[in-house]
Amino acid sequence: MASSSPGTSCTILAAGLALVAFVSCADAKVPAAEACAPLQTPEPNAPDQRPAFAGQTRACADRSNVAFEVVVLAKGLQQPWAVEPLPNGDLLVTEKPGHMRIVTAKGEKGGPIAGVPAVDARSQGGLLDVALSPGFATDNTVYWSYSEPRQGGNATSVARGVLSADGARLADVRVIFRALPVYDGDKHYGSRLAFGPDGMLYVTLGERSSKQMRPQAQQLDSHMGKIVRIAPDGSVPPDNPFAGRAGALAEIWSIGHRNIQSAAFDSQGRLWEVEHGARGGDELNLIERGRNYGWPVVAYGIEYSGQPIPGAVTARDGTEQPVYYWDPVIAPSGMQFYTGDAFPAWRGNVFVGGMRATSLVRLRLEGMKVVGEEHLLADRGQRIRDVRQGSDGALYVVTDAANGELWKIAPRR
Ligand SMILES: [Ca+2]
Ligand SMILES: [Ca+2]
Repeated sequence: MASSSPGTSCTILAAGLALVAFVSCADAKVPAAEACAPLQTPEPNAPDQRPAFAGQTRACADRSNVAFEVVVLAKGLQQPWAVEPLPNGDLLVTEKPGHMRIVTAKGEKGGPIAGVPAVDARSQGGLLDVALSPGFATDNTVYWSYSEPRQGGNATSVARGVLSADGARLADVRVIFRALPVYDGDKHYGSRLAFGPDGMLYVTLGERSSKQMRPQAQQLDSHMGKIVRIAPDGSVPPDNPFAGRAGALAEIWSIGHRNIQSAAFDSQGRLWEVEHGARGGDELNLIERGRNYGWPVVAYGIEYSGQPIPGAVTARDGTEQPVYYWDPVIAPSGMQFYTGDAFPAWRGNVFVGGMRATSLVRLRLEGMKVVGEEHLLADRGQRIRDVRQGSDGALYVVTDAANGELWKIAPRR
């Protein structure tokens, strides 16, 4: 082990796995903030881009050393997109081709629930997220998002219905939100649903991917590339930031997003999202009312073609910087702040499904900064589509595959 050097030279005092290093400069020993080993080490896609602040990308590798076991509760799910724990311990699961079903806490797979409207399941479309009404215990109401076939194309819609006591059917099904405009495409629908502590439903929407549609992420007369906020009956809350503004769609809450498939509230009631960025530009954002998150004029990364993003810069006044970004990308889908008792070491951490990362991404936050990153379940090599916490404190995960699986992550017995 090195010892402190005399004079002005500096010596790295490294120990063991070198996750923590102290730089000794002459007589002072100070922790070196940048001296940790980042989890992500491959060459970035945009090597000339610089983060806006230290720690905005490539956080220190974190090792939680939590003993857990993975129980495969169900197999043979068709491209499951969402898992939503029910109060009784059962799990509600959506499958992209258009089915919703219940898997019991013991892993018994129920049949397709009747009453789900038709979806356009081509490419990235289909039956997408599902969320329980905040009053589910008494109203049995569920909400779901999907790519709805419409005249001239399709777009993301949100419907709600009342789940029968036996879980076999949805009644009183009503579409409460229809994103506009309609577009004849098959990509970037969003969409996660998250109820806030204000009782409102936040819906994340993609910008439909094509270069022709992309600029709409900056336009207030389009729902594309937005987070919208609606009341549980679909009506527009009068305190939305653009309500009453001429030419603006009143449902809009934030603008400038690419394709958001992860959204969650933290224990302080703040809304966060993780969005699919360009190649080298997946982002974690803290969402604030009425703000602009940049896309497609402010972004990290490059086009998937390998070209620069036309006209884009990585920072601009009037737009929000991501709290964190990934280059290379993880391809995020699903998100959960952990608050349970089963894994005390994980409390306050945020878990994100990693599809390209084929792992469950865990981030440790301190204040507004990501200070540690760990990729769990990587040994299984599966694309992780959604992650939710059950009332038992376990984490429930679905994998993105034609023969998809539902996993329960619980403390090792
Ligand atoms: Ca959900
Ligand atoms: Ca952004």
